[in-house]
Amino acid sequence: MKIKLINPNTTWSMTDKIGACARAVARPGTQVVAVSPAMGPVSIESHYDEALAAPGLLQEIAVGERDGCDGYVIACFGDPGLKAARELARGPVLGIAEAAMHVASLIGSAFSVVTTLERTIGQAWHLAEAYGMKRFCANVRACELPVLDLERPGSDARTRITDECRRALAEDGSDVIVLGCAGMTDLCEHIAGTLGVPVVDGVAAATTMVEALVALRLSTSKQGELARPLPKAMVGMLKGFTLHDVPASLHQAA
Ligand code: 5HY
Repeated sequence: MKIKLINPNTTWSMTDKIGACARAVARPGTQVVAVSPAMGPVSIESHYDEALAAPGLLQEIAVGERDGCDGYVIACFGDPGLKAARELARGPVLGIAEAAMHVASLIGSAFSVVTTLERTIGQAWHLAEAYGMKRFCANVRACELPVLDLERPGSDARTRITDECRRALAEDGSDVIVLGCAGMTDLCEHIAGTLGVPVVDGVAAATTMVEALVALRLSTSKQGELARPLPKAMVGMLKGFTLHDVPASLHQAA
Protein backbone atom coordinates (compact mmCIF):
# COMPACT_ATOMS: atom_id res chain seq x y z
CA MET A 1 0.00 0.00 0.00
CA LYS A 2 1.03 3.60 -0.60
CA ILE A 3 0.37 6.22 2.07
CA LYS A 4 0.98 9.90 1.48
CA LEU A 5 1.77 12.13 4.43
CA ILE A 6 1.22 15.79 3.70
CA ASN A 7 2.88 18.36 5.95
CA PRO A 8 0.73 21.38 5.01
CA ASN A 9 3.52 23.82 5.98
CA THR A 10 6.35 24.30 3.51
CA THR A 11 9.31 23.54 5.81
CA TRP A 12 10.91 20.49 4.23
CA SER A 13 13.23 19.72 7.16
CA MET A 14 10.08 19.08 9.21
CA THR A 15 8.53 17.08 6.36
CA ASP A 16 11.59 14.83 6.13
CA LYS A 17 11.51 14.27 9.89
CA ILE A 18 7.79 13.44 9.73
CA GLY A 19 8.42 11.00 6.88
CA ALA A 20 11.22 9.26 8.79
CA CYS A 21 9.05 8.82 11.89
CA ALA A 22 6.13 7.49 9.85
CA ARG A 23 8.37 4.99 8.06
CA ALA A 24 9.68 3.82 11.42
CA VAL A 25 6.18 2.64 12.45
CA ALA A 26 4.79 1.61 9.05
CA ARG A 27 4.44 -2.09 8.19
CA PRO A 28 6.93 -3.76 5.84
CA GLY A 29 5.53 -3.30 2.36
CA THR A 30 3.91 0.05 3.09
CA GLN A 31 5.37 2.80 0.92
CA VAL A 32 5.32 6.11 2.81
CA VAL A 33 5.61 9.32 0.78
CA ALA A 34 6.06 12.55 2.75
CA VAL A 35 5.60 15.90 1.03
CA SER A 36 5.11 19.62 1.56
CA PRO A 37 2.99 21.56 -0.92
CA ALA A 38 4.59 23.90 -3.44
CA MET A 39 2.70 26.79 -1.83
CA GLY A 40 1.67 27.80 1.66
CA PRO A 41 2.97 29.06 5.04
CA VAL A 42 6.38 27.95 6.39
CA SER A 43 4.59 27.11 9.65
CA ILE A 44 0.93 26.98 10.74
CA GLU A 45 0.18 28.92 13.92
CA SER A 46 -3.13 30.68 13.20
CA HIS A 47 -6.49 30.31 11.43
CA TYR A 48 -5.09 32.50 8.66
CA ASP A 49 -2.15 30.08 8.19
CA GLU A 50 -4.54 27.13 8.21
CA ALA A 51 -6.79 28.69 5.58
CA LEU A 52 -3.83 29.44 3.30
CA ALA A 53 -2.36 25.96 3.81
CA ALA A 54 -5.51 24.27 2.50
CA PRO A 55 -5.11 24.88 -1.29
CA GLY A 56 -1.59 23.40 -1.32
CA LEU A 57 -2.78 20.46 0.76
CA LEU A 58 -5.69 19.79 -1.63
CA GLN A 59 -3.35 20.03 -4.61
CA GLU A 60 -1.22 17.26 -3.03
CA ILE A 61 -4.33 15.11 -2.53
CA ALA A 62 -5.23 15.57 -6.22
CA VAL A 63 -1.70 14.54 -7.21
CA GLY A 64 -1.93 11.55 -4.86
CA GLU A 65 -5.17 10.46 -6.51
CA ARG A 66 -3.41 10.47 -9.88
CA ASP A 67 -0.49 8.55 -8.36
CA GLY A 68 -2.77 5.85 -6.94
CA CYS A 69 -2.22 6.59 -3.23
CA ASP A 70 -4.28 4.34 -0.96
CA GLY A 71 -4.54 6.72 2.00
CA TYR A 72 -3.44 10.06 3.42
CA VAL A 73 -2.25 11.67 6.64
CA ILE A 74 -2.60 15.43 7.23
CA ALA A 75 0.49 16.04 9.35
CA CYS A 76 -0.49 19.25 11.14
CA PHE A 77 -2.19 19.32 14.54
CA GLY A 78 -4.91 21.69 13.36
CA ASP A 79 -6.07 19.00 10.88
CA PRO A 80 -6.47 21.77 8.24
CA GLY A 81 -8.62 20.97 5.20
CA LEU A 82 -9.51 17.51 6.55
CA LYS A 83 -13.12 17.35 5.35
CA ALA A 84 -12.28 18.85 1.93
CA ALA A 85 -9.48 16.32 1.54
CA ARG A 86 -11.90 13.50 2.40
CA GLU A 87 -14.26 14.72 -0.31
CA LEU A 88 -11.46 14.61 -2.88
CA ALA A 89 -9.76 11.35 -1.90
CA ARG A 90 -11.05 7.85 -2.53
CA GLY A 91 -8.99 6.33 0.27
CA PRO A 92 -9.06 7.21 3.98
CA VAL A 93 -7.70 10.59 5.17
CA LEU A 94 -6.75 11.10 8.84
CA GLY A 95 -5.58 14.20 10.65
CA ILE A 96 -2.92 13.77 13.33
CA ALA A 97 -4.97 15.53 16.02
CA GLU A 98 -7.96 13.29 15.35
CA ALA A 99 -5.83 10.13 15.36
CA ALA A 100 -3.82 11.10 18.46
CA MET A 101 -6.88 12.00 20.52
CA HIS A 102 -8.65 8.74 19.66
CA VAL A 103 -5.59 6.65 20.47
CA ALA A 104 -5.04 8.53 23.75
CA SER A 105 -8.64 7.84 24.76
CA LEU A 106 -7.97 4.11 24.42
CA ILE A 107 -4.92 3.95 26.72
CA GLY A 108 -5.71 6.20 29.68
CA SER A 109 -8.42 7.92 31.66
CA ALA A 110 -7.56 11.49 30.56
CA PHE A 111 -5.01 13.13 28.26
CA SER A 112 -3.32 16.51 28.15
CA VAL A 113 -2.37 18.08 24.83
CA VAL A 114 0.94 19.96 24.86
CA THR A 115 1.20 22.31 21.90
CA THR A 116 3.35 25.17 20.63
CA LEU A 117 1.82 28.68 20.83
CA GLU A 118 -0.95 29.76 23.28
CA ARG A 119 -3.01 31.04 20.37
CA THR A 120 -3.45 27.49 19.01
CA ILE A 121 -5.03 26.19 22.24
CA GLY A 122 -8.55 27.21 21.14
CA GLN A 123 -8.26 25.22 17.90
CA ALA A 124 -7.19 22.09 19.81
CA TRP A 125 -10.20 22.37 22.12
CA HIS A 126 -12.44 22.96 19.09
CA LEU A 127 -11.14 19.74 17.51
CA ALA A 128 -11.51 17.77 20.75
CA GLU A 129 -15.16 18.86 20.83
CA ALA A 130 -15.72 18.14 17.12
CA TYR A 131 -14.24 14.64 17.49
CA GLY A 132 -16.20 13.81 20.65
CA MET A 133 -12.94 13.70 22.58
CA LYS A 134 -13.57 16.60 24.98
CA ARG A 135 -14.54 14.29 27.86
CA PHE A 136 -11.17 12.56 27.62
CA CYS A 137 -9.20 15.81 27.37
CA ALA A 138 -8.06 17.07 30.78
CA ASN A 139 -6.30 20.14 29.37
CA VAL A 140 -4.58 21.79 26.41
CA ARG A 141 -1.33 23.57 27.27
CA ALA A 142 1.23 25.56 25.29
CA CYS A 143 4.98 26.02 25.65
CA GLU A 144 4.81 29.41 23.86
CA LEU A 145 7.28 27.97 21.36
CA PRO A 146 7.18 29.00 17.67
CA VAL A 147 6.73 25.91 15.47
CA LEU A 148 9.99 26.55 13.62
CA ASP A 149 11.96 26.46 16.89
CA LEU A 150 11.44 22.70 16.60
CA GLU A 151 13.65 22.85 13.50
CA ARG A 152 16.29 25.18 14.96
CA PRO A 153 19.42 23.31 16.04
CA GLY A 154 20.41 24.26 19.56
CA SER A 155 16.93 25.47 20.53
CA ASP A 156 15.73 24.44 23.98
CA ALA A 157 12.51 23.11 22.48
CA ARG A 158 12.90 19.56 23.80
CA THR A 159 13.52 20.69 27.38
CA ARG A 160 10.64 23.17 27.34
CA ILE A 161 8.20 20.64 25.91
CA THR A 162 9.27 17.90 28.34
CA ASP A 163 8.91 20.31 31.28
CA GLU A 164 5.41 21.33 30.12
CA CYS A 165 4.42 17.66 29.80
CA ARG A 166 5.69 17.05 33.34
CA ARG A 167 3.63 19.99 34.63
CA ALA A 168 0.58 18.64 32.79
CA LEU A 169 0.83 15.28 34.56
CA ALA A 170 1.26 17.01 37.92
CA GLU A 171 -1.52 19.57 37.51
CA ASP A 172 -4.15 18.27 35.03
CA GLY A 173 -4.86 14.87 36.50
CA SER A 174 -4.03 13.34 33.13
CA ASP A 175 -2.23 10.03 32.60
CA VAL A 176 -1.46 10.31 28.87
CA ILE A 177 0.28 13.08 26.87
CA VAL A 178 -0.69 14.05 23.31
CA LEU A 179 1.98 15.95 21.37
CA GLY A 180 0.32 19.01 19.81
CA CYS A 181 2.51 19.49 16.75
CA ALA A 182 3.77 17.26 13.91
CA GLY A 183 7.21 18.77 14.44
CA MET A 184 7.38 17.09 17.87
CA THR A 185 7.24 13.62 16.30
CA ASP A 186 10.93 12.90 16.97
CA LEU A 187 10.63 13.84 20.67
CA CYS A 188 8.02 11.21 21.52
CA GLU A 189 10.35 8.44 22.70
CA HIS A 190 12.51 10.80 24.78
CA ILE A 191 9.51 12.34 26.58
CA ALA A 192 7.87 8.95 27.22
CA GLY A 193 11.17 7.58 28.55
CA THR A 194 11.71 10.63 30.78
CA LEU A 195 8.18 10.82 32.24
CA GLY A 196 7.25 7.12 32.27
CA VAL A 197 3.75 7.63 30.81
CA PRO A 198 2.29 6.98 27.33
CA VAL A 199 3.05 9.85 24.95
CA VAL A 200 1.04 9.87 21.71
CA ASP A 201 2.56 11.22 18.51
CA GLY A 202 -0.17 11.88 15.96
CA VAL A 203 2.11 11.23 12.98
CA ALA A 204 2.74 7.64 14.11
CA ALA A 205 -0.86 7.15 15.26
CA ALA A 206 -2.37 8.42 12.00
CA THR A 207 0.05 6.44 9.83
CA THR A 208 -0.79 3.12 11.49
CA MET A 209 -4.52 3.90 11.58
CA VAL A 210 -4.61 4.70 7.84
CA GLU A 211 -2.74 1.43 7.24
CA ALA A 212 -5.37 -0.44 9.27
CA LEU A 213 -8.26 1.18 7.38
CA VAL A 214 -6.70 0.36 4.01
CA ALA A 215 -6.03 -3.22 5.16
CA LEU A 216 -9.71 -3.43 6.16
CA ARG A 217 -10.59 -2.13 2.67
CA LEU A 218 -12.42 0.74 4.32
CA SER A 219 -12.38 4.27 2.93
CA THR A 220 -14.32 7.50 3.13
CA SER A 221 -17.98 7.00 2.26
CA LYS A 222 -19.05 8.81 -0.86
CA GLN A 223 -22.70 8.62 0.14
CA GLY A 224 -23.67 12.17 1.10
CA GLU A 225 -21.57 14.82 2.83
CA LEU A 226 -18.15 13.55 1.76
CA ALA A 227 -19.04 12.67 -1.82
CA ARG A 228 -16.69 14.03 -4.46
CA PRO A 229 -17.23 17.79 -4.85
CA LEU A 230 -19.43 18.79 -7.76
CA PRO A 231 -17.44 19.74 -10.83
CA LYS A 232 -17.36 23.50 -11.27
CA ALA A 233 -15.11 26.23 -12.55
CA MET A 234 -12.71 28.06 -10.23
CA VAL A 235 -11.58 31.51 -11.31
CA GLY A 236 -8.53 33.67 -10.63
CA MET A 237 -5.52 32.23 -8.80
CA LEU A 238 -7.46 29.04 -8.08
CA LYS A 239 -8.27 28.29 -11.72
CA GLY A 240 -6.12 25.17 -11.51
CA PHE A 241 -8.45 23.77 -8.85
CA THR A 242 -11.33 23.50 -11.28
CA LEU A 243 -12.86 20.07 -10.83
CA HIS A 244 -13.94 18.07 -13.82
CA ASP A 245 -16.14 15.03 -13.91
CA VAL A 246 -14.29 11.78 -13.18
CA PRO A 247 -15.41 8.32 -14.44
CA ALA A 248 -17.91 6.74 -11.99
CA SER A 249 -15.56 3.78 -11.54
CA LEU A 250 -13.07 6.12 -9.81
CA HIS A 251 -15.63 7.65 -7.45
CA GLN A 252 -15.30 4.87 -4.83
CA ALA A 253 -12.21 2.78 -4.06
CA ALA A 254 -12.64 -0.79 -5.47
C1 5HY B 1 1.71 21.60 13.20
N1 5HY B 1 1.60 23.86 12.99
O1 5HY B 1 1.54 20.45 13.56
C2 5HY B 1 0.98 22.77 13.74
C3 5HY B 1 1.18 22.87 15.21
C4 5HY B 1 0.46 24.02 15.81
O2 5HY B 1 3.05 24.03 11.23
N2 5HY B 1 2.52 22.00 12.18
C5 5HY B 1 2.45 23.36 12.08
O3 5HY B 1 1.09 24.76 16.54
O4 5HY B 1 -0.72 24.19 15.56
